Amino acid sequence: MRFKIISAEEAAGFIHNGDVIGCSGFTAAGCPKAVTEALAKRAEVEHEKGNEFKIGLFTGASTGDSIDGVLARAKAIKFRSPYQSSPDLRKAINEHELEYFDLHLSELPRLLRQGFLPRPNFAILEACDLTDDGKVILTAAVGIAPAIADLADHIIIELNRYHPKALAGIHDIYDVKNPPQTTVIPISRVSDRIGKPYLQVDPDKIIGVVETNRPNETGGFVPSDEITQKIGANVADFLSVEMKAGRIPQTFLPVQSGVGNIANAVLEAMGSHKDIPAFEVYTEVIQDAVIELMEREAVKFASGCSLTLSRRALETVYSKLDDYKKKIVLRPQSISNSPEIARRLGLIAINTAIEADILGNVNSTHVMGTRMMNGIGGSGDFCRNVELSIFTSPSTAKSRNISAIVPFVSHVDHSEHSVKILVTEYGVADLRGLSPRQRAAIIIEKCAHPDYKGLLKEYLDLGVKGQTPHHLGACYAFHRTFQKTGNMRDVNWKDFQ
Ligand code: 0RQ
Repeated sequence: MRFKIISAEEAAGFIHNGDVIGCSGFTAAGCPKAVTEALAKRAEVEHEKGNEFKIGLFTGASTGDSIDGVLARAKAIKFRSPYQSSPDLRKAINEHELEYFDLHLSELPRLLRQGFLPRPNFAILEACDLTDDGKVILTAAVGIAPAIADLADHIIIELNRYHPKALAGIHDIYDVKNPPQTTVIPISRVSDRIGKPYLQVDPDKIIGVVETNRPNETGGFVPSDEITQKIGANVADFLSVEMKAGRIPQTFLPVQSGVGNIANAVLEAMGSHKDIPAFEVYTEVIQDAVIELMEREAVKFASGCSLTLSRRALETVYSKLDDYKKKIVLRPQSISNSPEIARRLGLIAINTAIEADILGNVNSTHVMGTRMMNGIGGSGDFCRNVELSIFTSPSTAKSRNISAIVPFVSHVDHSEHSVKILVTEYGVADLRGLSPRQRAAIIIEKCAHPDYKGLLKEYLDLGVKGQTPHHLGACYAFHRTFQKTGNMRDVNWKDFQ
């Protein structure tokens, strides 16, 4: 190979205080690990010497602990975008140790290329293969790799032997140009391939190759429980009724599904439903349930940005890679999350809310309106643009002391104009075509936990007037009561009138 093999420490040594790093990967799949761990150690050494050492950090989405976790604990991050799910980084964000810019994932490559965000001067890419002329075969995700490889002055490759070279062919790398050069992205079917199976980088930018042999840091998923199974069954039953009514075609529509245990349970329920035919998936995160359903031929094809799989599910894919390469394509997030394609394909999008209000607004990101959980991720890329936007949530959180259905959300990520269907373990509220007062009635009736139904109805009886049943004095009564007593059920409307 024409490139120099270097250690992770040597690679980290190239990076200095104030540099801006872009990493490949999307969730913990496809992320570099060794160089960022060495970088965290370097930061700690510099801090011990009394020197400032912080970097800016862009990734596709969240990462494994060896990026966000180690760098947050080393206090080595100055700013971060666009999504994270690391407990240590979350804590640092909420304690104002760094600046966090939460944005729609499809937008990040464009904003970077426009120069609106600080330009990454280093790109760290995890690859399973590399040619002398700079053809990089990425691993289990694509993320923002094309944009950062293009923008960076220097590229470091982590050549990870854990991933087979035979992954070549699973990726579809296509460049979306910024306006005014933008053209139509020519995807009209989930399985269309429009780009190259490799990422072409300028070989002169590659300053070193770090050899590793490490699995993705993706955890397994908690098995579905009674609540997530009920949510899954409610979504699947609703979709089958929509199909019978002719609002979803008999061939079904491609499905986008968010990340986590509820998303896995929903896919599982859809795949097992007797009236839902085998379907296609056009999503960002390909989770375990997709692979399980492919094994049962309940999912025909999956287009995504990452294989966010447990080790067991990834090994299933790798053991039959030739077969899976015919059924899976991995794309950059500007394509997997493209609003244009979401609208054209007529996706059914299923994402998770932290809380929803009786008007249909959804908060996916902030606990009690202030504390960042993960970020908006791709939920907004899809929600606003798909054929049918569904949000799911358990009806309560924290031992039923928090109602997920509140008078008014404490933070708005997805507005009443985009959210079409709300689902909890108690039922489905179809909000299409309803006025705010009608929405309030059906959300309380179908989705609220029985402990909170009466309280929510009492809120509506406080004498609200106008098109939207809103009481400016009492709309945060649930949240304020929880902050005072630790239990939203203690709300006393008289205190808020
Ligand atoms: O807290 O961790 O202390 O137990 O929030 O909640 O129920 O385990 O659900 O893991 O699926 O996460 C919305 C955060 C849900 C996620 C969110 C507490 C609850 C628990 C987690 P603990 P659950 P999940 C695809 C598309 C936004 C981005 C998105 C998310 C913890 O799905 O980040 O959809 N979505 N992107 O107890 C206080 C409430 C609460 C609450 C839950 N109302 N108040 N705490 N919790 N509801 C992904 C990508 O784009 C990459």
